[in-house]
Parts: sequence; structure tokens; C-alpha cells
Amino acid sequence: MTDAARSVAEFDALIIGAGFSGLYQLYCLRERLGLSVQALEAGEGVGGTWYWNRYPGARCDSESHSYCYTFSRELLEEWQWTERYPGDAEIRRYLNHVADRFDLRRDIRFGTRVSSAHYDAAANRWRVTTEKGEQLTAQFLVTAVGCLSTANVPNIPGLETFAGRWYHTGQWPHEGVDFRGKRVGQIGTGSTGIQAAPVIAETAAHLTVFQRTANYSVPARNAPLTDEFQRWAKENFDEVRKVMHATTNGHPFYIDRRRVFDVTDEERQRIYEAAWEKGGLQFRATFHDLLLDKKSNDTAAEFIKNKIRQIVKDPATAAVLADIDHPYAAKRPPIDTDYFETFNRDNVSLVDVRRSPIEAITPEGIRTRDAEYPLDIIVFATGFDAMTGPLLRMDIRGRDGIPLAEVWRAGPRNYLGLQVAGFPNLFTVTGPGSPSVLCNMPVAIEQHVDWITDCIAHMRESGFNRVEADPKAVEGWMEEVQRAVDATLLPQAQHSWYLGANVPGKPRIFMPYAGGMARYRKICAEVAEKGYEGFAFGT
Ligand code: NA7
Repeated sequence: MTDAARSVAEFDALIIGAGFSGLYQLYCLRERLGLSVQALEAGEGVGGTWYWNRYPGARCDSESHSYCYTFSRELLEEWQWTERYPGDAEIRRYLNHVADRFDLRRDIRFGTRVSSAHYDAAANRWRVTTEKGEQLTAQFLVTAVGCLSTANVPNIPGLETFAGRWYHTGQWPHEGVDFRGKRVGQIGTGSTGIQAAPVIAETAAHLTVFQRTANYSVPARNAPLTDEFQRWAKENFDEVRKVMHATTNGHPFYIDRRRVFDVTDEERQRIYEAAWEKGGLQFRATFHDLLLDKKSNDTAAEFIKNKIRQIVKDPATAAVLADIDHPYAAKRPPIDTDYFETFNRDNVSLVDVRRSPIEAITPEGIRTRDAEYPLDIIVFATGFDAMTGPLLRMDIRGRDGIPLAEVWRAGPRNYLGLQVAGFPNLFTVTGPGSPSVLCNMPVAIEQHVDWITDCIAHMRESGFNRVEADPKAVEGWMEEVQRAVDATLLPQAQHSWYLGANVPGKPRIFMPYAGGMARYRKICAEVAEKGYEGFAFGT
């Protein structure tokens, strides 16, 4: 360790992460409040989730004209998206542009993974240590670690014996993977697997998809953006933003007010058909009660299952793909480019691992209960230890040295998804208990970062040095989070990562706030207006 590494660097605020949230938080604290700030980023570049997710077919499911920052008019004017949905490389280009344009890099330490963050009550400072042994302290600590950044590689016996290569989609090699002539096995059919399989199949000798839970998917209908649309999006951005701020999930379209059984069967079919043709997450917005009423949801579910049966030529394969056990959109609904069509290719096959579970990985490939599949490459599209994973893998300790892992042993508990009781001056951007992953992420991120920035500004104006969530407010918020989800069909998906069900041993708690982004925004604004009700300030 060098002397420089051993000395303690002091700042007003430290931010963990330099993705969408970290970059904007750095901008706000430095440019708006004039704080001394340092962002600590594990990757060698900006991008966060998008720095790591470079798997074949990686693309955002939010439409590009809404998947961006809105805080800078100039940025909006000058940036040009090229496709309806931005691909991973284009998002990285965008975030690099943001970092350069606002001169953010000079306050970011790349290749710097935080190993611990301990609150020192006497000094009212956070003491942060990195894996390289650097030590930094700050009054404020903001985690901008993303919701889907801790790769979940399932603990399948024998992985270490596999003679081929294996990759997790969330830690994809920057130089890419050459599938030509290779027998590839892909485990996982969530949003990622559904994006990756069609692209892998284009070059692999053979692709075997191992499906545990069948999934709905609607065509994305990605396409280059026309000049006319680009002009329209720029000229009408204020209106677009108004819609994004007024809707449940932050997308640039409203959820229709009509209910499924307000219309005739024929009309409903016509509406679903039109939404299928239009493509994308707007399918979920066709009716108001799709996520509220199981009978209503069944109509959408049946529509998509029928589409699967029509698209996939082999009836046995179609039956496995359409054997979906949860309501439509109760798990994150994927959108795709030729996913179901991929199973019509001669070089693609499907294995139902719900019926015949994976028992082991052998030197040659994957062994299920009934068969062995020789493979050269295994792709784990197996998701993430979502939302709490990125926070709990750091050793975060609050007042009296209490570890966050202990406070959250039975599941995450906090106030507004922003602060944990007992962890003063620690803010969690898009933390569990906030809408985050149920929302178009940049919308959720900008709201959180603005709120945190305003809160710190308020403290400085009022002479406060410490802010901490009141345990009673935490209790009340946890009840609200539960109430919100109980009003929906979301808990009916047993295997959802929203519930932590994809990670063995993780407490089963519905993590994001399901009451809608617009409602959540209003609640946070009211809390601030009432003098930050539920937060205790100290000097
Ligand atoms: P997801 O949505 O968590 O999907 C992971 C997939 O991997 C899912 O099909 C899982 O089946 C499957 N999986 C996980 N572990 C195993 C094992 N051990 N055996 C077989 N199959 C397994 O992750 P994604 O990366 O697709 O998407 C995450 C989010 O990123 C997405 O929702 C967007 O918001 C962006 P399961 O359903 O658990 O039975």
C-alpha cells in the first residue's frame, strides 16, 4: 500500500457508484450545493449497470427518448438516440457524454470498490474503506449502487469442474464472446435471457435454453428512430416529461383508464392485437386493472399464451414455453426481438428444468435429472441479488457499529426507501422501499437525487449536521409498502426477484414500493413540505 493510499481523504460527501444515479448525484452535490464530493466506482468507466451488462442483445426496455436525464435542457437538445430502445453500447456512450459534458470524471475514482462504510457518531462522519485499502471520510454517504448489480450465479454442484467457459450476463467480457461453432447452454429466461437467446442463436452451432419458469414476452418492435420522431420528441419534451411524472411507472405513456370487462370480447382482442403490433411495455398499459384483478389479467395472459402457441411451430416446445404459472406482469414483463421465433430454428432447443431439474454441471456440460447436455459454453442469465444485494455485500455499519445486514436480517426496512433508522446521513438512491425497478429508472433516480440534494441543502441552510429516519416513520412506511403491494397481483409470482425468491436464503419480502411513482413523488414532496416529517435532524 502506498502512503497516499494510507492517508485519509476527507470530503463533504461520498457517493458509491457512477452509473445513472451516481453521476447525477455528483453533479447535484457539486454544482448545486458546492460540496466537495468523491464518487467511488468499482468499474473502470462510468455506466453502472450498463458498464457490466454487455451480453448479446443487451438493450433497455424503456424507450430511448424517456431513458435519459431531464435536468439539463442543453443535454436533451444535443443528444440523439438512434433506436426506439437504446442498446447497451449507446447507453454507455450517453453516460460518457454526460460525464464529459459536466466534467464529472475529475471527482470519480474508478476501479475502486468499497468494502466498508462505518458511521463514526462522535465525529458525525462516515469512514469508508476500499478494497485497495484507501480510506476516505465524509459527512454524507450516498449509495448509488443500482438495483441489479450483484450477479447471481446459482450454486450448482460441479461448476468448477466444467471444462468449457462460463459467463454471467451481468459480468460480460468487454471483448465479447465468440459463439461460432460452439454448443451453448443458457440458463435463465428472464428479461436478460429473452434478449440474449435470439442473438446467441445467430452464431452458435447449437443453443440449448434451460427454462425453469416460463415467461411472458411481448415484441419490442425495436427500430431506428426516424428524423421526424426525433424532432417531435425534442419539441415536445416538456409534455413527454409531464406524462413520465404523472404515471405509475414513469414511462412516457398513460395507463388506460378503461377496465378489461368494460369492453366486449372482440374489442378487447382488437386492443391487445394493436398493442402487440405496437410492441413494448405499453402492452401492460392497455387496461387499468391488469395488475389488480386476476380475471382481468387472465385475458392478457391467455392472449400472450396463444401468441406463443401460434409462433412456435413445435407443439411440445410451444406447450413448455406457454406453461406460465403467474399472472402477466406479476414478474418483470420482458419485451423481445424474435424470442419465441428463435425456437423455430434448427440449432435451438428448449429444456424444461422445472420438470427435470438441473442436478449438476459436469466437465462436459449440464446434467438434468433425465439427460446430459454436452456444452462448450454456459451462459448464466440467472439475474441478480436484486436491490439489497449491492448494499449488503459492503460492510455498512451505523450507529453503535450495528451492521446493516443485522438490521435487515428479516428483509429491508427503511423510510421512503431513502434512509435506514440508525444510519444517520446515509441516503440510498432507489433503495428497497422506493418504486425503483417498477419505474422507468432515470425518472426514479432523478426524483431521489433531487430529494436528497434538497434535504442536504435544507440542513445546511438550517444549521443541521445530521439527519436520520425516525424508527416510527420506518414502521409506518413498511406498512405502506406492504399495503401497496397487497392491492396488486404482484405477490402472486412466487419466483420473482422482486420478492427475493431467486436467491436461496434471502428473506421473502416484496422490496420495491408498488404504490406508483406519481404517488410516491407526492408523498416525498409532502414529507419535505412538512419540514421533513419522519426525519430527525441534529446539530
Ligand atoms: P431474472 O429476471 O431474475 O431471471 C433469471 C432467470 O434465471 C429466471 O428465468 C430464473 O428462473 C432463472 N434461474 C435462476 N437461477 C436458476 C437456476 N438455479 N436454475 C435454473 N434457472 C435459474 O434476471 P434477468 O437478468 O433476466 O433480469 C433482471 C432484470 O434486469 C429484469 O427484470 C430487468 O429489470 C432488467 P426462475 O424464474 O427463478 O424460476
